[in-house]
Amino acid sequence: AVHTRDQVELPPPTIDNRLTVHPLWTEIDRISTEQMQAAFEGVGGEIGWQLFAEEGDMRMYRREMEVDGMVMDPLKAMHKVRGVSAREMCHYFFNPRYRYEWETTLETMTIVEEVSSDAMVFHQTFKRIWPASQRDALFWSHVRAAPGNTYAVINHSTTNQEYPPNSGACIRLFVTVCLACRSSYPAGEEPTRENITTSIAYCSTVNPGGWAPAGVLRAVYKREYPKFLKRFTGYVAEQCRDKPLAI
Ligand code: 16C
Repeated sequence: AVHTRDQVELPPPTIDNRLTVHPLWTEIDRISTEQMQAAFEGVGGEIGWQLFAEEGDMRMYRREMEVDGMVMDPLKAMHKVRGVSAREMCHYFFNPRYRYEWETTLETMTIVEEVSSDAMVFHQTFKRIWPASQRDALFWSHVRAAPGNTYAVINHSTTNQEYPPNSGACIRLFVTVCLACRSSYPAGEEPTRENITTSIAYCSTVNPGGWAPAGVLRAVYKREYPKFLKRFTGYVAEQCRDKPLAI
């Protein structure tokens, strides 16, 4: 088979050895396992999840949560996308090369550390939400495969001496995000762009890290999360259209 540059850089099917010897490994492995498990659990049975956006196959739920007056509503979204694989979805979410093309809240992105082919540390600054101060985040990002045509990307806040919090104009926010994807295709058939469907579970909890008006925050949530998921999935479908399917 001809390997294009893109195929070579796809998320690896097994964990990169360089990651397992890194100081962050224990934390990355524990949080990733927890997040992936939670992502595929339904919201139906759980109390307190409220549907706030619905469009086509996309459904978004949140749980209202405030800690010391700060909004930390956990978000959980489900979506289905035809014609792309779980591995492709995660490739575009994980790889920083594409981030500015789909991430509209971003002001700057810096690669702090390239840990391995499946883990990186990023510093990002976000667009300011008036009247709050601008935010930044420092987080590790890990992509991994799981049994059953499943791939996921997990992002979780971390620290780094060269990027101390609240030192410049930005207030540091804290984030835990999981994009978990599972592909399916008709039994007995080979997967193709025509018959593949990928189910997505996106979970996010953002701690704003300092005061921000609850009303404004919830309005931003309501607008930005659906915008993100529609734009990101549309972007990946568009990118993959003329490329061979990568499972
Ligand atoms: O998961 C997403 N993106 C990943 C790659 O960038 C990564 C990022 C996570 C950071 C999420 C926090 C974003 C805070 C943005 C604040 C500024 C928004 C300005 C928009 C107005 C033009 O995992 C996709 C992330 C989609 C984010 C949706 C927006 C969530 C708003 C939450 C508000 C946070 C509090 C901000 C305090 C002022």
